[in-house]
Amino acid sequence: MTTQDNQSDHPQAGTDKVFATERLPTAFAFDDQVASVFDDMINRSVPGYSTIVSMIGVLAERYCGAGSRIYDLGASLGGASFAVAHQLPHEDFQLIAIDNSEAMTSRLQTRIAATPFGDRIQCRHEDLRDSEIRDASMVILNFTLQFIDPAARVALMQKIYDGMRPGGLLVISEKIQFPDPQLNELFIDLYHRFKETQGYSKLEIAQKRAALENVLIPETLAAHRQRLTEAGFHSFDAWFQCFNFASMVAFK
Ligand code: GEK
Repeated sequence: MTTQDNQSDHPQAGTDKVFATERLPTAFAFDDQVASVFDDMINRSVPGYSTIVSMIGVLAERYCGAGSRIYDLGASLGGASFAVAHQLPHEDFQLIAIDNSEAMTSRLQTRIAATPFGDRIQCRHEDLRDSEIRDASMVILNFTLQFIDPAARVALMQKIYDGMRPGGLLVISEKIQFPDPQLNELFIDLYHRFKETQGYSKLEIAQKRAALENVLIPETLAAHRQRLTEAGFHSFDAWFQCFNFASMVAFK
């Protein structure tokens, strides 16, 4: 596994202090302030992030032979893209990394240029709802679908299914909800305690939670399963879960 190598490609930019001081409530956005500390923010905010990302590379190694096309939708600074590129044992792939935040894609372009993957990773600044998906061996939505308007999720997953090769692999990582209210409360509470262990203050945790309200909309695993099954995917399940975070696979 190559997480260490990946990180040496692009040293961390800064420490996440976005919500450290009291501020007026505003909706969370992937702007310049967030992009400039994003590596630190996501590593300290998503339990298991580095494991999920490096195992996405391992999944790619298993399912993406020579001639593969891979999409990383909501790629941010390319965490999953670089894990895949590093892990594949061959150079015969095209990886399309898409994000609609200019703050993210401009930094991602710079990172790609500093790696040997310039001819294989293509960064596109576009809304993934408008992106063409074609002939995909693997599609990755690593903590991205949760930011898409729920009303647009059915059409998006259908477009992805239609744009995949038979046998293709879909990986979706998300914050999730639980139908059991007691478990829901427990996992959210454990998650907040986890954030404290990562050095976030109660103020930071509360302000970020408020900023994400109505921006990050989690669903249950059952809702994901149903939508993916209706789109035509099979063999759906979660391969990773920690508190209210999960990563799922499904196949065309
Ligand atoms: C990683 N996958 O490090 N079109 C394109 N991009 C979008 C859209 C959209 N409609 N909506 C949101 N995004 C990454 C982490 S972060 C997850 C993904 C998080 C983008 C948004 O700009 C951001 O970069 C990304 O989705 C979500 O493996 O911060 O929790």
